[in-house]
Amino acid sequence: MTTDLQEKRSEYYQQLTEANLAPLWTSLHTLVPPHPRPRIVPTIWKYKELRPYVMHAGELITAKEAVRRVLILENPGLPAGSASITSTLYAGLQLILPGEIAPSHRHTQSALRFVMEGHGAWTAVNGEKTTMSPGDFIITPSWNWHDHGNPSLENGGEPVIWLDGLDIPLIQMLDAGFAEDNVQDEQELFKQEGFSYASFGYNMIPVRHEVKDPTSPIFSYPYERSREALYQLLRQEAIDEWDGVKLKYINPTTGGSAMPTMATFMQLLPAGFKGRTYRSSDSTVYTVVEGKGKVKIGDSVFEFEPKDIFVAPSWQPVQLEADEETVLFSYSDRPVLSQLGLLREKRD
Ligand code: 1HN
Repeated sequence: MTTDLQEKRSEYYQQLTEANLAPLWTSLHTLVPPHPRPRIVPTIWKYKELRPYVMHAGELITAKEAVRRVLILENPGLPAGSASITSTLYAGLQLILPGEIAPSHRHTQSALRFVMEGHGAWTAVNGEKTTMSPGDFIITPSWNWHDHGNPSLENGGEPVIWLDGLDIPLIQMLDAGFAEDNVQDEQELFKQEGFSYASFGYNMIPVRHEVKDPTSPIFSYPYERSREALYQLLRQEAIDEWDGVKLKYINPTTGGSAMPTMATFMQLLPAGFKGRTYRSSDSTVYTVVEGKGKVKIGDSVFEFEPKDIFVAPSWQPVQLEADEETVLFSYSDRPVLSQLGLLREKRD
């Protein structure tokens, strides 16, 4: 290209910028890549490194002042302050100390909690409380009031930490965020604990129940039951060469994922498992419930142990290995991709 033409072009591009225009031909291949090129990178957060930061927050700010005392896991592939673990998903670790209340509010973002440590804290959703234990998967549907609390020290309260998973970046991209604070710190309870589970948790549903909500009416999926299902299947050797034994949590009224924007899974890898390599166009956040092993994601290899958190970007090859019998919990943006006809998987 002659320098004359070069100069003319660059002058022209400058004019375009000033007119709020841009040439497609300089960015076509970035805009329409041959396969996903996520900005996020494979990353692991070791719980033993995270925990002291989380506990330190407990000395510096109360749950009430913070509203939610959470440390956000930010993907290093994105600019600091992005509050995103993937381009669509958020992850954070929340601490609630004995005697504290995280005040009631609601928002259009859907939330999941996966309990990492401690017993006895509760979360209230839509007029019902549920008590949290490690390994429990709990949801806060979009636009439902929710508050969390922990019994006082005298009543046996202990620090409780859980992983929060939300669809914040996705909702931000859609400019669909609404939020409201409740007038009371603790919402009015009008159902007894266990009501939702009794109504929907036993492969039965109230006879005239009409499905109006895409989110599961069960808001707590206790670990004991999920684990039992996985172990029963393991004993029957229902082992997939890529996933081990993997189950998806469902909304029992639709058979779909528990939430419309995020799918959640629990899987069991037998000791000595060396999984085959898979890739998928959903981005997935994993946490280790039990066991030890190794995961290869793209060019990164991470050793994992209980409560570590790692993230697999879209379309990067993932391979799981377990030194000990391992249980993993994971969540991804799979239902969104699936609904839009964008879900692709490749199992090598
Ligand atoms: C939220 O409401 C919770 O309810 C946790 O525990 C994390 C992050 C951003 C916005 C709202 C919770 C959140 C959040």
